[in-house]
Amino acid sequence: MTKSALQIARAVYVPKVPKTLKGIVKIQEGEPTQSVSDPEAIKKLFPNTYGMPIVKFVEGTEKKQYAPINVGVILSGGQAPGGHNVIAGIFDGIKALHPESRLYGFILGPGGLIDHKYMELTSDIIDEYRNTGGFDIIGSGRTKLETKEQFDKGLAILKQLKISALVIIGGDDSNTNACVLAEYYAQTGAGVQVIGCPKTIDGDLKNEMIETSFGFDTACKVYSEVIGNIQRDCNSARKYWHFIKLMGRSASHIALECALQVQPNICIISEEVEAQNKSLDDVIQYVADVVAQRAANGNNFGTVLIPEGLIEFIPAMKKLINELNDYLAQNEDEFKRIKRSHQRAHIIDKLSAENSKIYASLPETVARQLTLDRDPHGNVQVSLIETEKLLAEMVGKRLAEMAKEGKYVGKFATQVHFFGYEGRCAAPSNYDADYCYSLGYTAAGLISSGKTGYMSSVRNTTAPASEWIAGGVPITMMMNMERRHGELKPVIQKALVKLNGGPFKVFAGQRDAWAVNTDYVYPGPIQYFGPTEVCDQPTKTLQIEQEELLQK
Ligand code: FBP
Repeated sequence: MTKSALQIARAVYVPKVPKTLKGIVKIQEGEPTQSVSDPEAIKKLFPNTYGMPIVKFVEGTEKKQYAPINVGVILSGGQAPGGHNVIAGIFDGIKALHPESRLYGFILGPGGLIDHKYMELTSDIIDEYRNTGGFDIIGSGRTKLETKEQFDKGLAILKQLKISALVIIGGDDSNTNACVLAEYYAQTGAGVQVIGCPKTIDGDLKNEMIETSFGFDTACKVYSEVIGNIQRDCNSARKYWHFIKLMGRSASHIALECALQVQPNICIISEEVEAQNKSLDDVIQYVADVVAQRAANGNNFGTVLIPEGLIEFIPAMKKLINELNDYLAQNEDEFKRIKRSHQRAHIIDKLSAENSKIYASLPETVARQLTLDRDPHGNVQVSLIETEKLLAEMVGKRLAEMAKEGKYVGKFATQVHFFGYEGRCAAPSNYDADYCYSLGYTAAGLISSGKTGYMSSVRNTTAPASEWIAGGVPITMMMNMERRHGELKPVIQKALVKLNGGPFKVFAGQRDAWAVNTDYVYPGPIQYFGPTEVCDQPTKTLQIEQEELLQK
């Protein structure tokens, strides 16, 4: 396989790790924990894994002897830069425990465990993938691991391969399922530990103990580089408004982080739209007003960042999507039999009057995209909805009306972009390379300490890596009860953008100036070699959040 010069140079990069993971290590246990909410209900559902203490690794004095151990690993959900380093960290971690330990990867996500598709990950394979982006070492998938039948099928192959610990690398849903699996294997005395690792470029799996999910750092840096380039183009040609949708199907962390990095003219934050009960019309008016204001200053150009999940956060659209979800779930076959050209009219006919009106007002393409297949977790696949086109088109219409009323004089030409896949498999930044390797190595440590139902946790990551704190957090601690498909279920609380949090406040304090002025920042590409202030900086979100914590 031909490799680029950067790939070759990067292959020998040695990730920086917390000093407590080097040398002789021992585990230190804290106080028993409680779930973030609904403690009684969660305790009842997780009698074996509830209330366990937070643990951290500290310097030890006594070198322990370990027997060889076989470990399985699964990559679950969307790709995120650094996944290969998590696997490399687990591999090196279990080999350090005993050179005869073995690592097995299940192919194409949780489905590989159920269907018994696996491969042994040997040092030759691992070395090919160190510090690379992507999940292609074993592939990923979105099969939901949730039924006892699946757990038992999984156990059969785990037993066959003598695997006594499984690491699930995934987002909030996958880690919730990891916890359910840990509980089930504990309850049934299966003899398999389950450990989770926090992954998602969306950045919405975080809490007091999990500072960030891996991949967020690299993905945001890639998107910010490209948005910066667009802004420079935009400021050179001065003739286009660029509507840029950014991945992040629920939370707007990616859009917010990119805004903090590039200072665009507009960035919409879904959580704010929801909190202020804004309609699609309000959002369009806001953008149109900024366009008009800039036009009045002679600036017929600008940038608008749009979070992928926006549509679902507009309360009226949310109601529409909920009704559509219910209707499509109950009438899937009937709906699929209807000719494509008649589907829109059919839906308009079936929905309640209020939702039907909104649905009918949407451009044809967006209306159709709202009826496409849901993902296995029942989510609308928002990455398929062209919100950037929807907004560009509707803002154009509004400006035409404003022009007639004498409220706008200018030219409005648009370009639309969607950035998601461009960043999900990028070569991990130093931060993600170090963080991921440490998460994997920590997972191996949790396994050797006999833990199950824990998420690997590496904290204090705005400090130099040597001072990072490695340990584990009971997954039940992050749970609450939420209604999913009409049923109350224990799930890890999703971390949305907090409107009273530092990152949003910094953005909100400057956005009016960014709207009118052209204050663009051009971050440039990720640097892998060079001075630490260029190569090792974490995201602005993380820096602001950590500063806030220090001030508390
Ligand atoms: P995860 O939450 O699984 O990490 O996925 C994140 C994500 O990249 C979202 O931002 C995006 O909406 C989704 O995956 C797209 O996934 P797919 O390519 O499977 O449609």
